[in-house]
Amino acid sequence: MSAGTHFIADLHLDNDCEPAASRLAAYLAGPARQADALYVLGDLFEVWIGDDGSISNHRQTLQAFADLAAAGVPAYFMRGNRDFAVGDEFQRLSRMSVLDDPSVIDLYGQAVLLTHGDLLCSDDLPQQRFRACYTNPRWRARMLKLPLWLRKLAARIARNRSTAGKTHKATRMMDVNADTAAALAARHGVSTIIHGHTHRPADHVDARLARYVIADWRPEQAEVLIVSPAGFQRQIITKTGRLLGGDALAAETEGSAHTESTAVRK
Ligand SMILES: [Mn+2]
Repeated sequence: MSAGTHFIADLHLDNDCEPAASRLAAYLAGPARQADALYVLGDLFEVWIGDDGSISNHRQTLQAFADLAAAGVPAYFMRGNRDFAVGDEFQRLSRMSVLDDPSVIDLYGQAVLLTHGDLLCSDDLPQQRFRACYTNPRWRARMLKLPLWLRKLAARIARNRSTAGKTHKATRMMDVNADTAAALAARHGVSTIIHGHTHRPADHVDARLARYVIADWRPEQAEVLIVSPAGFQRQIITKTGRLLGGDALAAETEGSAHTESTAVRK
């Protein structure tokens, strides 16, 4: 039986030394090795100011992905609004293939659209303006020519502004616009979307669209969405990288684990 295809997103890693990076490394060296493929749908990193400035903070993480690829598991990366600046050196070191956002893949005979997810938050106009910049290759190239100190400063300012802005923005405005999601799905001829970004893990399933939102990682918990011919399921990734699924997970997620406290770090 297929071990399934794994999806993670929104780890927001700062560096190799933090607990989430160790948890990820253990997972990549463990259960991920059984996966048919692994997809990282953006915001793996809290910030990526360019390969020249950010690789040094994440060498062990990139190596852990490369080891997974060497073990025969294909790994794919989609840029998020935090790590849109990953480049060729990132790809070479991590051995991950970078996908366009959005991309449609075939999952066990079903066409599924993958996106980081900010694309779907069409009511969040400042985020849409920023997205128009960072998805433009010329804007990215100009940004990457700036000296490192200036890119660091710009990232810090952007992050502070975004945190400040979020306290004022309505929660609903920052979530997915259901019509935008349905229109995107229709345009690509799919009825299933998988994405991250909102930090509101949930299965939104109705007659026209099934939309699976991947959980962000927090210091105390991490999750992987696994798709197999049998369906969609979520499993907890323990601190030692093991997977916990089924009833243990259901009990966990029905509690306070998935309340919407953490809109701050999108
Ligand atoms: Mn994001």
